[in-house]
Amino acid sequence: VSALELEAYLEEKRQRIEEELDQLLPPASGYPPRIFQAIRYSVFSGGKRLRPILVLMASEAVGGKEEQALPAACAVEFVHTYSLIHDDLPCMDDDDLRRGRPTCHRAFDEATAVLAGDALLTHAFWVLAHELPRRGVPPLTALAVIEELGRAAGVEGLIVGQAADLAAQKGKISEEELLFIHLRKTAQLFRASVCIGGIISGASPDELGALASYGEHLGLAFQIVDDILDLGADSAKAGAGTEGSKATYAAFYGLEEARRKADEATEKAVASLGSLGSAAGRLRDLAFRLAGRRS
Ligand code: GRG
Repeated sequence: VSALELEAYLEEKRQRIEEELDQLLPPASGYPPRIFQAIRYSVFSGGKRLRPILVLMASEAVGGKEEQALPAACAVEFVHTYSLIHDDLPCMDDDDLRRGRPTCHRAFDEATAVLAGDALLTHAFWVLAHELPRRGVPPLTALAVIEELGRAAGVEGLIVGQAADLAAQKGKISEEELLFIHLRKTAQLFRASVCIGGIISGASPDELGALASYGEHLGLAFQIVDDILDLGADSAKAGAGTEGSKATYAAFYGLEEARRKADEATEKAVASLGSLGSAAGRLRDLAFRLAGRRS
């Protein structure tokens, strides 16, 4: 499809996801107001909704129903938002800004931000258990979705990725550690997104294998490009082994090699889709679009 067609598709899906997120979250008028406001403040703050879009695209690629994939798409976004809120806390990355606005603990307070993150993580699993059966997803399929998200969010995914990242900041990092961190901190949620879309829509084991491989390589490519973009204006100064840098591909390998690795991961992501045929066209286009993004 043309680049314009992909943009129109992404915009349409984004809007559908925004509506669904709004419906699946508790109202801002809940009591006590501060926690409900903080939850909504963080969910509706201009995220790209990439992971939920991946859920919908993967579901579409195996012929699923959007109505059934939507709550799962939102559940993934809730987990993603929780991870950002907690990552920004003073005890983690200590960031004041996220998406150009004050971080949750800055806009509210630290305790509220901890609770807002906890609420979103918990809500994600409640939404899956509550909504999927109501939309005709068989209970065992719903359970497999819950398993997949639990794995990606837990000690095989986000948590251990974040823990390894914190440990790495204390000393020099190896190539293996760098890959370990990014496969878990970023790529597992990408993988879970496409796998969940596939599971809900009755993908075969082969199709699921293809989606899992696509998701992991796409997540890795996304993280490397993110690192490269983060360097931004400092790019001229960046070089392999930059002293005191965080665990990023751009700092570890230098810009040129990081770019090559991002392209290689993108190619692998797209090659994984081979067995899915033309139905996976949008997933392929998205991979190239993300590889070439400028923000
Ligand atoms: C469990 C506390 C905790 C953290 C988990 C996800 C994570 C680890 C930390 C968040 C910070 C970070 C650099 C994550 C890597 C993934 C990444 C590039 C997130 C940003 O994703 P985008 O660009 O965000 O999709 P938007 O703003 O569009 O939603």
